[in-house]
Amino acid sequence: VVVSPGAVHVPGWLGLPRQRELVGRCREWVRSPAGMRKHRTPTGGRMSVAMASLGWFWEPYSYSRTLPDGTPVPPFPPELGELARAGVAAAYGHAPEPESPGYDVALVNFYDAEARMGMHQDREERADAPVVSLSVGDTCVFRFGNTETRGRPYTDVELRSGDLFVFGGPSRMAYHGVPRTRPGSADPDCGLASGRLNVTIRATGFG
Ligand code: MD3
Ligand code: FE
Repeated sequence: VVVSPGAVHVPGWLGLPRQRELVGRCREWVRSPAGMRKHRTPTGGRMSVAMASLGWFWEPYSYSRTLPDGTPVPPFPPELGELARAGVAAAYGHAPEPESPGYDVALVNFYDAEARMGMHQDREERADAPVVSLSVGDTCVFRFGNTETRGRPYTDVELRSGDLFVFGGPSRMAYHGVPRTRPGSADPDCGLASGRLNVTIRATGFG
C-alpha cells in the first residue's frame, strides 16, 4: 500500500516464525553494553521509548562511533542489511539502487503501554537511502505527516505485528510519530509477551 510517494506499507511481511526470530535476535543484540536506554532530550525531558543502537550509536540528535562511556558500539548485524534490502525489494519491486550507500545502522525501539514518540524528522543520516521499519508485538497508531510542519496534514496508519514500512524518496524527510500503541493487541505467538518492538534499518552515509 503506497501511503505517499516513496512510503510503502507491506502488512504482514514477516510471518510469525520470522517475527519470533527477530525478537530473539534483538534480545541478544541489546544485552549490555548496547542496553536499552530512555534517552534524555536536549530540553531536559526523557523519551518514553527505550532504544538500543547497532552499528552507530544514536542519541538525540546525532550519531557517534562509541557509546557515551567510550566503549565500542555493538556491530551492525549483516543479517539486518539483508533483511533491509529484501524489504526494499518487497516494497518497491526492485532492490535498492546499487550506488546508494549500504545499510550500516539499526535502531531497536521498545514501547511499553505508555510509550509514545512525538512527531519528528530523521535527518541525522547523511545518506538518502530508504529507511526500513519492522514492527512486532502490539499494534500502534503510526502518524505519517508532511515535510514542512509537525502538524496537519497527516495520515494515521495502524502498524501491526509483522508489518514492513519503507520510507524513501520524497517521504524520507517527512515528519512522523507514534501517538499511541494498543496494549494487549499482539498475537500471542509473535515472541513478545507485551509491548511493541520496532526495528529501523538505515544507511548513515558516514562510511
Ligand atoms: C519516516 N520509529 O526510530 S517507524 C524512529 O515505530 C521512528 O518506532 C517509529 O520514528 C517507531 O525514528 C516509526 C517508521 C519510520 C521510521 C523512520 C523513518 C518512519 C520514518 C524515517 C523517515 C521517515
Ligand atoms: Fe523516526
